[in-house]
Amino acid sequence: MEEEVGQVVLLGLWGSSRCTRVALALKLKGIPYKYVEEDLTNKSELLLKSNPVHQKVPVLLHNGKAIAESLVILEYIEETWNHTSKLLPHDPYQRAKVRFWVNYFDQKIASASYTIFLSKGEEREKEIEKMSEIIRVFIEGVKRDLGDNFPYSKGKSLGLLDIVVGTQACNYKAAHEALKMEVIHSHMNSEFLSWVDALKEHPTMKETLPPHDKLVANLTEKFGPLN
Ligand SMILES: N[C@@H](CCC(=O)N[C@@H](CS)C(=O)NCC(=O)O)C(=O)O
Repeated sequence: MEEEVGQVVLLGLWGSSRCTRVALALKLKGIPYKYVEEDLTNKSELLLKSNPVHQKVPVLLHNGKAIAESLVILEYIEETWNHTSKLLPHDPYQRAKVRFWVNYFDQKIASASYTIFLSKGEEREKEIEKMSEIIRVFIEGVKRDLGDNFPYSKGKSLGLLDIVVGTQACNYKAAHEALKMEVIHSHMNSEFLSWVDALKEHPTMKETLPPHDKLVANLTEKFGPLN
């Protein structure tokens, strides 16, 4: 297999959803790879050389060629290993719609959740309300645009949007535990949470997500109520 796929190395960070999404895509495609954990307080020469512009993980090295930015890497994986399970639909218009919502998720939901982590008290509650509205718009749009492909249900293969949503949002219970509050309200975003809970049961998703307790400890240390 290595002869067919070449040498694949992922430079990553265990708790980063950007890195987990790449690991998950590789596993779904059945691509063997070597994983190298980076220490962001002491970045390796290889990381600095491979991603000189942003100096961030993830970076994928394919036969020594470096690819940076998680969404770019996912597209590269899809184009390079296109004989195995597809991450994007066949129809170009449907592909455009998936990409639109993947970008919305990254730009709006991922950054809203980061703002929640960084805020405190009443401000944190306001940010949670804002994210709830962003998620509502997301779900309405995904249902309208992706129809049949939404929501994910048991037994279906995971697509690009499932990968991006799942690797970040499947950790929501760890965030609730660490912050000691509901970051995503079950009464306001129930459809989103049902989607996420179904994704969490996918066997490859399950084995790729970071360990719950380790994540709770990490988030508590960085963003918990005492910080
Ligand atoms: N847009 C980038 C974001 C990657 C990113 O933010 N990586 C973080 C870890 S989650 C990082 O490497 N941070 C190191 C730094 O900022 O110096 C992507 O999607 O790949």
